[in-house]
Amino acid sequence: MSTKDKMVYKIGVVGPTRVGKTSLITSILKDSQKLLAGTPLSIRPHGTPTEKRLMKHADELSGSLRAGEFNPGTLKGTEETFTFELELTPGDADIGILLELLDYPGGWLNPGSRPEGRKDEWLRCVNWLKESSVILIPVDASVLMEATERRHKIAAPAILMANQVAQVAREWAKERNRRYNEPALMLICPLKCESYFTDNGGQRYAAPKLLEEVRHVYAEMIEAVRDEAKKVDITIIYAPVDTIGCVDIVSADWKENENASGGFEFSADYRVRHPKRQSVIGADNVLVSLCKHLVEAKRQVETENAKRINEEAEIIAIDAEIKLTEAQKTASSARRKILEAKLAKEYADEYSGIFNSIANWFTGEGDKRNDIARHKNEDAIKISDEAGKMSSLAEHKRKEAIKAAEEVNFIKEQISALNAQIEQIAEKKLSERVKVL
Ligand SMILES: Nc1nc2c(ncn2[C@@H]2O[C@H](COP(=O)(O)OP(=O)(O)OP(=O)(O)O)[C@@H](O)[C@H]2O)c(=O)[nH]1
Ligand SMILES: [Mg+2]
Repeated sequence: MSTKDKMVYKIGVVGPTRVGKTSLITSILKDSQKLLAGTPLSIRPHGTPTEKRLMKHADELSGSLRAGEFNPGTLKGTEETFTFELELTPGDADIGILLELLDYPGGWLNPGSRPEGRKDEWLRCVNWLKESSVILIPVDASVLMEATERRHKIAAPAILMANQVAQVAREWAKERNRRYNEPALMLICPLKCESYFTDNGGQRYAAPKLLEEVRHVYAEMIEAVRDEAKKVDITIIYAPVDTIGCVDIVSADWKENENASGGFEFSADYRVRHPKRQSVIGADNVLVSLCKHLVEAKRQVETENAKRINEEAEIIAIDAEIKLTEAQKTASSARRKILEAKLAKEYADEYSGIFNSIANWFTGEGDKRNDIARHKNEDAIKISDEAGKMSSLAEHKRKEAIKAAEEVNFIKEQISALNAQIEQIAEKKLSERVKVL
């Protein structure tokens, strides 16, 4: 792969319907420039479909918030798979990274609600998730935090489909173990948490409880991921996100329904807080963690690349040297042959000058000398031609060697640019909300 090619990283999101997958993706991507402020990275949607999708989602939400309403049930869920495409550029380095995020209807995670005709599509999603370098696990914080009765607490993991999520995560980790040279990052993102933090206008501080609940419900998943990927140092980050921010939960409803996962249908009512505008918090933590990881991975790949290209360049340079020596040798032989031919010609001319034509005819010596001179001359022409060809071959090899050396320098510059970017990104602090698990 040429170093100027873009590197593509797949990012997978795993979660049941209504957990907030699309909202999470959108909040990471929509304000990505702003979220990366203070880092040397720039990021932008790649392609019009991604831009359109982001805009549509933002418009739907902001319309209802301005009207002072927020009813989670009225926002439509995802009905088809969609790949969000993003382009990440680390500073002025000429190395682009493409991020592809796959969104799909979360209902497909549940075998019971997966439509018969969509099974193949779901398999494609599963494969995508397995291949993803980064996996995002959105978690509905309200289900965990509003479960006050014991039976609600028992039902919560099933409502979140924690087992199915863990199963997908396990398969992802197995694949990571097979591709142990690639980066592996898992981001667990509680969503709908505005009501449990005080940094976004909320009144109630319940951050430690949320962390504890997530650790508890996803303990098996975390353990499975570590067990399955022993060869890989998987980073697991806990990063709560408010994708709406300006709402507060006023009541939670646990309606019994034997057909629902966990035996309950959970819903919540919200009031909209002033200034009735979306206030995303925490998406920068997700994006920065993600970028840090991918730029670091890119650096690893480039360093490996540079090593290989350097070795290739050395071989080319040695070849050029050999060709040059060969050409020099041939040129010396040619010079020698030219001198010999010149000398033979002089002998022949001299002979014909001294003796007259009769003596010449009688001995045949003059003809002999002329023949020798002619042969030597032909030889000299041949070897001169050869010397010419060899020297242009040597010149060609020399140019190849220069080009290879330039490419090596180019990669080295890119790597040092990446190193500088990585140092700068590392300075960007993640917020208090974030924990490394
Ligand atoms: N209060 C609050 N609601 C949120 C937050 N994030 C998402 N929601 C709401 O949760 C509901 C579901 O969000 P989606 O992003 O559509 O969920 P999804 O996982 O993509 O759902 P499917 O497309 O059905 O799989 C929507 O009404 C969102 O507005 C959040 O941070 N806070
Ligand atoms: Mg969706």
